[in-house]
Amino acid sequence: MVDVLLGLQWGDEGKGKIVDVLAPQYQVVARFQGGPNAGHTLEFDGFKHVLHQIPSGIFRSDILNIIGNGVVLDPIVFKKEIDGLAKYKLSLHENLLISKKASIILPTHRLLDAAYEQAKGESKIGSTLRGIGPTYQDKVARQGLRVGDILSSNFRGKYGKLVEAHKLILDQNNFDHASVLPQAEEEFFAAVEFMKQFQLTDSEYAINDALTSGKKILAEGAQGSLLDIDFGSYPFVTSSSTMAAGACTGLGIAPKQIGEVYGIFKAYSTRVGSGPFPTELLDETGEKMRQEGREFGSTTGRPRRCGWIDLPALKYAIMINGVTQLVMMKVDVLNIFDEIEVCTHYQYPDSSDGPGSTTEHLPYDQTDTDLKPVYKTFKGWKTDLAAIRQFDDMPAELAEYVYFLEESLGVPISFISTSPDREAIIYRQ
Ligand code: 2SA
Ligand code: MG
Repeated sequence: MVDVLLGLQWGDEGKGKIVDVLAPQYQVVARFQGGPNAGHTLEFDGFKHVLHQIPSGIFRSDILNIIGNGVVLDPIVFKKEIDGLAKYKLSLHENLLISKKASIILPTHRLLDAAYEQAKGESKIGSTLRGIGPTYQDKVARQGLRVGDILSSNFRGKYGKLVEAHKLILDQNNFDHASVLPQAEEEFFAAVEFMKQFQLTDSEYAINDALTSGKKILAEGAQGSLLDIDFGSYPFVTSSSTMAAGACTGLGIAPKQIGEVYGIFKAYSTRVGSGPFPTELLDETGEKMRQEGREFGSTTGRPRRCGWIDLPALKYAIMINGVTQLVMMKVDVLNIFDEIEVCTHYQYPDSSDGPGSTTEHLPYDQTDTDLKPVYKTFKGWKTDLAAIRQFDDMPAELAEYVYFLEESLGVPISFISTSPDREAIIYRQ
């Protein structure tokens, strides 16, 4: 079976840690979408390591890691990541497969990302500027370059043709490329050569062969369900299918192969980049959350917007993904609060006809309405959780919070993480 692990909010739920914890149960870990816009942080043995494109199973010597066809891969970032892993002495040539059908991010894709954002002015998406959107755009426009193309004798020709088209767009947007492109291209072609020493394959065969021989596979999502290209808060989304179904198209596996779907969420909410965020706290409480949770992007270092947990949004994510088990992260960040709020539904503004109606559904255009979150208040537990490993040892207030979430969401919370460390997990299965 293929189990899928994904974020239920706007990314940064702590997926990297949970993949790393679950990894020993699997023989294969695969990335199916996204690219260097992801930042999966792993902390162990006093090390902290952030992975961007390489699957989180890479630190385990007996796991095959696959970068699937649904991924957009930046060779320059890839080379840096591999160089950064050198000190761990991993068997990267044996343990890493890259799909020939994965798309390649060119230096001009990064420039286009910046040019499009600049052109949007106030309404910018808050992209990570890693070239994600423009690369997926070229994929869908059937003119992109794929990993398999780097093995072709005509790679430079194909590259040149696409880059000419990109330069025209950059020129139209008055976006300088002449001063940066030559150096970036030099780095790009060196990185492309570097990539050739790795196993570039039709990885859908590898993954289906693994399934046939009874191996267990974990598909590792990046970003979050509320950033999904179809179901996220469009247009403030990323350009890939971040949901469970994306694992099928992004790896080449049949829907019937999907087993467990692990939905990861934080005990509160964060978002980086623009877009609606109904429970956002723009006050001191939000700032406390940001500091306590160290909520700064692991890829770009941007401060993350913070707010209370949003049950309508979580329920939506659980629905579209078919989540079978929940994983709650970073409850310890809430240790400091006297009271904890949970958004249970939204309320439309009052009108002359009377008080606004309530809804548990996400509206089509969340930017268009001034839906107010309605909160239920819980008493804070004000207890350090670092040493707690059993659910029964939890403060009663936290247990109450957990039971309420489980009942509202209709899915069991199997794991609760109480600090970034690998060991700090309460298992409830
Ligand atoms: P993009 O770059 O085109 O995918 O950006 C589109 C929107 O998706 C958001 N996005 C993310 N949100 C949270 N975490 C992400 N990854 C990094 C991390 C973020 C970072 O894991 O920490 O370091 O800043 C991620 N990637 C994309 C993005 O903010 C836009 O709203
Ligand atoms: Mg992240």
